[in-house]
Amino acid sequence: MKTFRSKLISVACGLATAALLVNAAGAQEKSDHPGTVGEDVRYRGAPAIQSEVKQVATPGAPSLTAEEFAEATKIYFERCAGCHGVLRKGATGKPLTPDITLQRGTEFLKILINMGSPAGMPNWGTSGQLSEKQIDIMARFLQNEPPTPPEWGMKEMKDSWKVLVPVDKRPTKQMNNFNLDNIFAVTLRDSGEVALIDGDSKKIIKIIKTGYAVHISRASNSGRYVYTIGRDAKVDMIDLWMAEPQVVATIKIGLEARSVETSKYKGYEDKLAIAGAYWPPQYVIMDGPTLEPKKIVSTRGMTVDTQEYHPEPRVAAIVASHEHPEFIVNVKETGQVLLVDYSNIDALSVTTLEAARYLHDGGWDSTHRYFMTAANQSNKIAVIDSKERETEALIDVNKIPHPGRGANFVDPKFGPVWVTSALGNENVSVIGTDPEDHEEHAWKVVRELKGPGGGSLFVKTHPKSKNLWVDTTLNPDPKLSQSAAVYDINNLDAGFVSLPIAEWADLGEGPKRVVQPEYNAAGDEVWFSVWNGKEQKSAIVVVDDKTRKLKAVIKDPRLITPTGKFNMYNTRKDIY
Ligand code: DHE
Repeated sequence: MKTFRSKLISVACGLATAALLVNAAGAQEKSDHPGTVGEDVRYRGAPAIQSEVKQVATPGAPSLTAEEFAEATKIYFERCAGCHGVLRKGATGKPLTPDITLQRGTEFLKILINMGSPAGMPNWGTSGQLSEKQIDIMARFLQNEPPTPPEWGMKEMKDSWKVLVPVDKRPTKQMNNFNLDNIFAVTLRDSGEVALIDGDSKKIIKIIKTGYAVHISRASNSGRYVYTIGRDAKVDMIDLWMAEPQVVATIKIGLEARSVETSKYKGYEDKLAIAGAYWPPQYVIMDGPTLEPKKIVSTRGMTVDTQEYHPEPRVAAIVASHEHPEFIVNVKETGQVLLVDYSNIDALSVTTLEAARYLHDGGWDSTHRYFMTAANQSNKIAVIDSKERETEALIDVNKIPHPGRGANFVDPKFGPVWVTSALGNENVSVIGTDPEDHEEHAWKVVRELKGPGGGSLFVKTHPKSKNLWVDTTLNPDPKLSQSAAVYDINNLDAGFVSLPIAEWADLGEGPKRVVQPEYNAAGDEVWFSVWNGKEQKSAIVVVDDKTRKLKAVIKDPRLITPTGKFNMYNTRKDIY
């Protein structure tokens, strides 16, 4: 007979990892249960849906008051849904539906939530993150039917859509003197804003109100418009030609989202935009200059491997093809890459390519033909040939690859390569990308560089640089999370040098995580965010790429929790 503890563990293994929101202020202090991949757990999602759901009572399940239901829903979406799924049907973590949880009962669930499990469930109670009362509420909540957030179709999109400055009222030429190519759009995560920073003078041009916790910004092909996507699925479109850049159109494309992109194929430049949602699981194609929603497509469907129905496959990275009039859309939970042909959206043609679960982020190889993207639960990099419109390769890499858009350079020994670092191990994988002239190395991991540690999110280089930069933002050791590693790409065997980026910013207290290297347009400076707590001082540190010495620190009380930075030229030209 199973003991209580072993029973608990086996259920907990089933329940798997719950979520810890990456909260700059609080990210360092909470201990993960032994056995978890700490960096990964810290990174999991926190949907912004919350108040949109309705309470459903389940026969036989303990009841909750309306206030308790509201609190449980908030806790669930903030801390658990990233692993267990919005619908509790299981994502990275296992299902938490009443058929399972009712059998366990309140007392059992309370102990599990309180103590965690070796399978990765954090110890929410003993770590002090949830009170006894909250744990009791959660144990009862989990035995009731999961509340379903509402759908978000054309009516809701149209109701939220606003053209603040009509196209014919916008300037016909650039009305300011900014060097548009060297503007950085910087996410101010916790203030729901984006800072436009002039890369030449390092001065803030303007702070712009956007959706909540903007995830990425993408430049239109011409470089005139910046599209931002908030976690709350709000897209804001900024016109950089105006005397003072401002939001000219906005729309909410769902309740939860991470990706936005604009059309880049010849003849379609700046014409269309696309945004992908986490909830509802769908993407929408919009008119580029106005954001008018044109076509919404659901991603619900069968998984690539077991061919089972998945009710909420989230849309992850999207890139615009340079080879065809297509958007390339990663569908996370089904592990499929969609080639969405936008040349005739009234008869939309979508090609479904098989990759692997769970597709997350990725970027182009240096020729912009191959899209290299991480399947982070399969520990693979999928290579999509955008020209032939097929899956070229699935490459095994070490645990939990996380490239951002990756980094391209010419390896002295192996020719053109693309690089990813990882959340779950310290290695940096270097992959050959030139099937024409270096066939023997193409789609193989040609080097594993020893990095400073796991918890890396982003790598970066530039065609004019000899450096490869790697962050270790989510490493539990503050020494690593507050520094960045740099390799000489002509002497990779020499290993990396560590630079104390956060120390250079001289900010005082706080976690001061160093995140996402990003080059300026000229490729001679690399910018890092020093991401501190909301109430603490943050900064951008600019390093001279040639000397690797500190060049400037951009400090301003308005720079609240900066994370992603997107240089307009490099972003629109896909240079990384
Ligand atoms: Fe990201 C890219 C999703 C947490 C900063 N992030 C992406 C992309 C996706 C994604 C799908 C690719 C978009 C594209 O290219 O179209 N990120 C998620 C999550 O689901 C996750 C794990 C949890 C969540 O709730 O959001 C998550 N991401 C984070 C963070 O905690 C980071 C570090 C800080 C923040 O601002 O939220 C963060 N993600 C970024 C950045 C990029 C990104 C800076 C773009 C990198 C680039 O150079 O292209």
